Amino acid sequence: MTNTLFDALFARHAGNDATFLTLDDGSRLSYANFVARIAQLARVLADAGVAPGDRVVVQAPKCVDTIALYGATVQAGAVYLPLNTAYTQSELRYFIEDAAPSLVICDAQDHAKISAVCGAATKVMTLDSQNTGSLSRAANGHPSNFDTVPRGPEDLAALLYTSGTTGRSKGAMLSHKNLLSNAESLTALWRITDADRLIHALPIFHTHGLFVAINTVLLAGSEMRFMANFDVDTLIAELPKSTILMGVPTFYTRLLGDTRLTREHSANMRLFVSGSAPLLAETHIAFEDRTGHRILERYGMTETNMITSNPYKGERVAGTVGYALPGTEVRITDNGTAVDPGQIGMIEVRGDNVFQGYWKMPEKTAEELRTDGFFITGDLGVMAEDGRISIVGREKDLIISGGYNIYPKEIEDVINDIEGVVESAVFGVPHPDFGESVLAAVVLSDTSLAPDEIEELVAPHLARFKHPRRYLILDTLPRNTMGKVQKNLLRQQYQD
Ligand code: MLC
Ligand code: AMP
Repeated sequence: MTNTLFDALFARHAGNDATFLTLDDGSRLSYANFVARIAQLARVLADAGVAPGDRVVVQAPKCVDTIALYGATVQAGAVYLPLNTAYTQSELRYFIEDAAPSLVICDAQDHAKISAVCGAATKVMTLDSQNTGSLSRAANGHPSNFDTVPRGPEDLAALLYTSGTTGRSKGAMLSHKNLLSNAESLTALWRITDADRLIHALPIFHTHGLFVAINTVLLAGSEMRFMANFDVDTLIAELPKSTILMGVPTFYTRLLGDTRLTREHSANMRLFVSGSAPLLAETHIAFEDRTGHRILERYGMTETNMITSNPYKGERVAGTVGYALPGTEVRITDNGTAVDPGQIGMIEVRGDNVFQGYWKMPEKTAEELRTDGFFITGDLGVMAEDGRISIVGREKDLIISGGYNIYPKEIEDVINDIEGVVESAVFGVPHPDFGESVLAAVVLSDTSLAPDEIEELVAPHLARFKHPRRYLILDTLPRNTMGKVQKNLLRQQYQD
């Protein structure tokens, strides 16, 4: 029986005694034991009634059982749906209602909060980093083999929610083929092998930490230093023993802020990858000056996995995201028609990496996926004569803070619902650590409403990283003659 993703990433490691990962406490897990743990967890999923195609929602700490659960979900033929651990109950309610999972796995401390938003058809189990949750306990008693559920390339493997410009999150449906084809391209392009040791310091609920990092490690049989949280001291300590780091630009600016980062100290490393947000050319240059390494910048999206990459061998040019990955087509368009090299336009992408559409949103899918298969990214770019791509802006109203996407509309909707608020405009301003940071301009009918009261009313609705860092009380919002709020003026005025 074949299961496209499971066979390629997990099953091949049965009996492989090489180290898969090392944890913060120094303990190691072999590939063979990882695959055995996956089978135990897959049995728990089957016992819980998870059927092929069912969604398994996971909002759990970054630990071994959480990634093993990814493997177990794939082995059981179900669909893995990871959620940011920062989401509040009201955000979770939406995802759980929309995805209608048969099983939700959460941190033991969140059990009551999550159970309250799950209907009778959804079972809740717990998982924590001490392996004492109900899911881990149930798995401990099971044999370490499981009859893999057959799944083909077109079947869904994962559902990842991505916020939308309309304020409603959309579930991006990713098939076995989408994930595997991208992992294969990246592993080959970046020459990842079983001689590599990757420092994993990203969260595992997004494409970057989950698929770009973990799927390539699994495919190549590399070792992973699995950090529970991002921490500069640990990162610095691991550099001499490792070969690859994948991070968001904030990782690199924070590393540069530490004098222990030197050429000698990073001599064992062979590849620093950056993505999820623009890497400033000055960071790229400063990093090369300090370490002798040119950061390899790549570009991707939840809906498409990775789209472009700077070359492994060849020029890695600061401020560019390189070339379309093998098997992936990129075009720059004006209203769907390709423009000439050098002209700015919409970045569109087609290939095995491009998702299957938005979960239960056929009209949204039709708006963003053209009938010829090209996906409209919402990012504006330029392609040089030789195919090298630079991102020059975004058509979508989006703020990227420390690699997390924040859609202003979602925050404006929450602020506008507060009694005494007439309207608001949420926008991003440059931030030295996070790249961009969130501000809110608010117009009040009740002028006694203070910024900290607004924050208090916003807090229960939005994950902390989305909260505006300041509320600016204005008499009116700047508008153009069409009546559209001019966020560019707000950005200019408040950038300092
Ligand atoms: C944390 N905080 C943030 C934040 N991260 N605020 C704004 N933006 C962020 N990115 C806030 C917390 O809410 C908290 O606020 C305070 O900072 C400390 O939290 P922390 O968890 O200790 O922060 P830290 O560990 O320093 O986290 C920073 C970070 C993290 C950069 C390590 O944000 C991170 O791991 N980012 C990576 C995101 C990522 O994986 N993106 C990939 C998306 S996939 P307070 O006020 O309570 O103290 C994608 C596709 C692609 O985009 O191409 O890859
Ligand atoms: P997400 O929806 O979280 O998957 O984020 C995808 C978005 O992140 C893209 O549409 C881009 O706007 C942005 N992004 C990813 N990588 C890069 C990069 N290297 N440079 C600039 N923006 C990037």
